[in-house]
Amino acid sequence: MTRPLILAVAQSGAVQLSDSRQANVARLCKMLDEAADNGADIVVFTEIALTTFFPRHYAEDRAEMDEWFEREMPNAATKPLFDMAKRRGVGFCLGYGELTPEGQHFNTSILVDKSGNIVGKYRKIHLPGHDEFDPSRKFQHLEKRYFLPGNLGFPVWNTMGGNMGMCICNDRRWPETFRLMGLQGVELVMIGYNTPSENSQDASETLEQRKFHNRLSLQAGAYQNSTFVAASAKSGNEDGHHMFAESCIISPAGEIIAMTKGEDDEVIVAEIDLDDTKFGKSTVFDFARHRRIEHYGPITTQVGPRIPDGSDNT
Ligand code: CDT
Repeated sequence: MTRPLILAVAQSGAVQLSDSRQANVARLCKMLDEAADNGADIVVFTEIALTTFFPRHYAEDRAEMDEWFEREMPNAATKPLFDMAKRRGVGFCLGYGELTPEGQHFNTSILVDKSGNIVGKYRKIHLPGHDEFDPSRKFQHLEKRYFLPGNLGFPVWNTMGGNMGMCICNDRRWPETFRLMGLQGVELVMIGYNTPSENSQDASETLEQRKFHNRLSLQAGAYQNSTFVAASAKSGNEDGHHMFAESCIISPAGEIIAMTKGEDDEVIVAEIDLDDTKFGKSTVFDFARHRRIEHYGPITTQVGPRIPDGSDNT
């Protein structure tokens, strides 16, 4: 190994509406401690790791939901996690609801280095779901109601020995997410997700299909950009709503090299060599040699499809 990194993914089991931040942070600390015992350099926690996945709950007055957001980071509840990371010399990536001093709400991830300093922030760009109560759905997914689309782009940071980026849950389904980071030489993409086991609008979609789409998106993103991917689920049954697990670590060849076994709090660890990203980046995915941007204009000038027979009515 020429550039080794011990990478841990800390999957969260269900977090209930009544669970306190303090109790939940204690669970995250326990997993960070276990990862550190296994020599981890960095631990990837999930999306909205500090609370239940609150966007499944509707509030007429959205201000009622502010209790699920963090106004500063670290704060009193999360300080023990930062302190432990510093003491044990482990970096981490953590997702939470962010409420800015200007009153803006984002679905956010931070990257914290081994000294406990925040070195990067990402705000979720692809927000799924809807912004009004939808009685036709089996359950609600109100991210478009409670969050603004992220305004920080898809940054990549050189830290802890590699080029590191983050994205959040639904972002993983969009190839643009990975490519934007690939264009900055990303070597590790860290992702948290809360994905319901059922499709609220299509009861015929199976759990196996939904898990397949998770793996397909993560593995394609890794392979097509020759990067490691570390994906951490929040899983299990949150107030009657089940979310699948399958947190995993994926190689730059797109192969799963570690995966969680259950749906509770669980740590998986892999010793990786960041230099394994080099082969793909210098051959089939040598962007400088092979990309044909003269044909990619519609990717950034057009949102919906334009169908040749005009049936899209645009
Ligand atoms: N958290 C999140 O982004 N979940 C979505 C569910 C989509 S269903 C509206 C996901 O893409 O996994």
